[in-house]
Amino acid sequence: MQIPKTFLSCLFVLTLDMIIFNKYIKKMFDCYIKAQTKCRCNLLSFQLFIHTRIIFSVKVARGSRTIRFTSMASLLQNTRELKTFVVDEGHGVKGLSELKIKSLPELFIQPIEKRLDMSKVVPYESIPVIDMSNSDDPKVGEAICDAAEKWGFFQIINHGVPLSIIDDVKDATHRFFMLPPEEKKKYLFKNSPTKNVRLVTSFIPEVDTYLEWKDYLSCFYVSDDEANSYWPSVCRDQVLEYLKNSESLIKRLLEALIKRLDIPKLDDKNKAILMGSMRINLNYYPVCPNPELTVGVGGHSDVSTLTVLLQDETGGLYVRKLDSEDWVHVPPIKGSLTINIGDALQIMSNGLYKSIEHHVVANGNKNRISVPIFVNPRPSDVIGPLPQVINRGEKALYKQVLYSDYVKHFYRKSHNGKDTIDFAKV
Ligand SMILES: O=C(O)CCC(=O)C(=O)O
Repeated sequence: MQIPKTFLSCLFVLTLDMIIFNKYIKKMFDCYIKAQTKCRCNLLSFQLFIHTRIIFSVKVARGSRTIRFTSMASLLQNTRELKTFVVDEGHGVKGLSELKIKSLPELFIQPIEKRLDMSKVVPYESIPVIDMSNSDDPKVGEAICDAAEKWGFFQIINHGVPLSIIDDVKDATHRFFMLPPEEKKKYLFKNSPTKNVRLVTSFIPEVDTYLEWKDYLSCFYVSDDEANSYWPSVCRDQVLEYLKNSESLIKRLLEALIKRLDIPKLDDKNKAILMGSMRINLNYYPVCPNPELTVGVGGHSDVSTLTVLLQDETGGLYVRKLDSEDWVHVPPIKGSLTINIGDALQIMSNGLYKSIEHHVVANGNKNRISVPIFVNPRPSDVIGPLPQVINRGEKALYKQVLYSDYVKHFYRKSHNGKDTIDFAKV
């Protein structure tokens, strides 16, 4: 799609040249026919001029817009240029995928130990599915706590977030990623007017040696006013609406979980530390030419208190079984949401609830989207095992850490399983 733009601008410049030099060309052509040596020299210098003009016009075109005259082969072979294309120009891996490349560039080929070993996937097991239609029922609360202890991951149905809101946020995610690179580029960290909104490819492209096959828009919620000013207008309203509609679900989940920590209710104080800030990501995993050689998201655990994950019907999320080398697929269930415990709640519950390593594989046939809401403490909170848990006589397994330090530590390195939590271990 982009070459014709360059081609057109070259053609435009050349046509102008042709008009200006019309007489000169005619004269030279006559001379050439007569095979006069001097004129041959003239023709040569004219050719040289045209050549320089082409290079100049391409440079002008490239400078003013994101236009690429480089051949695809050279783009794919030059790692630096490829990284610029996907990371710095708003194309992302989606743009690369749309070039219909036949094989995965080296930049994305993950070391074997970072890929998911499919022979370790156990097809006969699955994470619990909990029906939340009667969430006041103590049995539902027990099921939530059991799942958080044994799996750290579970799916919920009849959770109260309307299907239309879910569908709207999925459509909004597609709409954002369908924007042209020049538009998306505005949300790259280097261009975004706020540090609370950023478009990223891979996890941390500045740090990742091998890039992950994912683009994501990350929005940290501060206020509606801030969102109205800075979040992309093509998806802002639907994302905000989804966040608002998830809040009561998040409270119900936390209310159930804290009961087992001997905290009878979600008051203002514990609400602030458990759900004082929210980040919502829109993830896009485009079709990948060699999905087996890379990852959508490398194995990691979340730094949240808990995460509410909306995935589309594609599938590809895998969860490590507790204390095991086995992995379990999280099959998409229409209208369901997937909940996982994050490191912050593992720390606050002194290890009772488990923040589990998970992984997304790339897909060779379908684009995939997902939308996680990361429910977090506030950056200024100091987190550690909650007093109610320690008062039961448990020995603290984790130190008190400033939450923003913990998050900074997570974002300093590439995904690497569950190693972030070592930062808080006693
Ligand atoms: O896309 C998914 O299913 C999971 C996404 C995820 O783990 C993340 O964004 O951290």
